[in-house]
Amino acid sequence: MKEQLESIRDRALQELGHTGDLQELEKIRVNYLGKKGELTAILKQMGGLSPEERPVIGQLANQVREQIEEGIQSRADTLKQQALARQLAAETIDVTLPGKPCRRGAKHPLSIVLDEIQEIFIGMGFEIVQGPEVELDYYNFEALNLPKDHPARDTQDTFYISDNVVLRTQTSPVQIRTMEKQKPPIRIISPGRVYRSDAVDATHSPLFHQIEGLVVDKGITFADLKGTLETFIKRLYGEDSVVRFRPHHFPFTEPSAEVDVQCFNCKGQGCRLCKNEGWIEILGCGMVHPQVLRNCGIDPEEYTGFALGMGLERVVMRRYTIDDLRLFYENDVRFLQQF
Ligand code: 2NL
Repeated sequence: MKEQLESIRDRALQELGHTGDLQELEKIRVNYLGKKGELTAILKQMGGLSPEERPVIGQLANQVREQIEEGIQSRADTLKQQALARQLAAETIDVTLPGKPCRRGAKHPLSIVLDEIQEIFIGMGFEIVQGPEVELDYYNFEALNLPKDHPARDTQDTFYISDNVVLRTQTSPVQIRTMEKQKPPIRIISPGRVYRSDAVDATHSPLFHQIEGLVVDKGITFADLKGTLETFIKRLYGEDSVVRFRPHHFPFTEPSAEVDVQCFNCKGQGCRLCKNEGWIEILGCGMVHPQVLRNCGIDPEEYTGFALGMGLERVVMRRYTIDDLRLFYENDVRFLQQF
């Protein structure tokens, strides 16, 4: 019996040395120490031993059980440690690796220049007003002296949502709405998206941006218009800018003018930038037509006003020598990060 016990111990310990996982280990425990295990089977035979042999064998059996249990425990500890070490190795984070580059956003060139223009007008006491891009025909055209048969209303230019609803083609409707609800003095600019049904190319886009300005008060004259716009252009293009007013026609202003700044590249001599004109057109403007004031419930005998409108894209393209309008809307970060 002594030999049997020692053999059980030796075999158990040897097998333990080869176990690779905890399930195998449990099988060994059951095989040797379980109810139907080898050691238990031996102990059941102890009844047949002499009184002298029984305590000796009993002690040995207990010793063997303890040794096997210890063996299992220590093997289990080793396996758990190995598993942990493997997991830690697999999950190692190298904190010294360089981080993934995270590209930062950049302010859009249209926003850079728009903010600058807004600051100039805010500095002259103007407020910024916004309004709907989907607009009633009345606010976009009718109230601005553009009757139903006017060529500027041609369906070629205007996106019609329905018979009397359009995508605004200018931001003037914002100003019409302001005059309707606010008593003069009014001093506002209305920047925003406008829409024209144009095919996309380097100089045309169905969506672009406009900034309009409006001043209405008692005693506003063309001199106020000239002073305000000269100040604006000098702040935008530099104090040494040369400005000229050229007679023009708009249905919603009378008199009307277009404003040019002398080409800062050739000083009026004519070059590629100004297409040999010597002058660069910046905006359109004029004294608000009396009928437009009347349409908004403002008495043109009591109040007068001036208005102006300019395209933002053109100003920005000149500022940064950008030659293709499409770059503004593609949002390629390589383009956007240059400003
Ligand atoms: C341009 C320049 C302009 C206006 C816009 C305007 C707005 C109201 C009343 C009168 Cl509410 N005028 N806006 C005036 C002159 C020029 O834009 O080239 N437009 C086609």
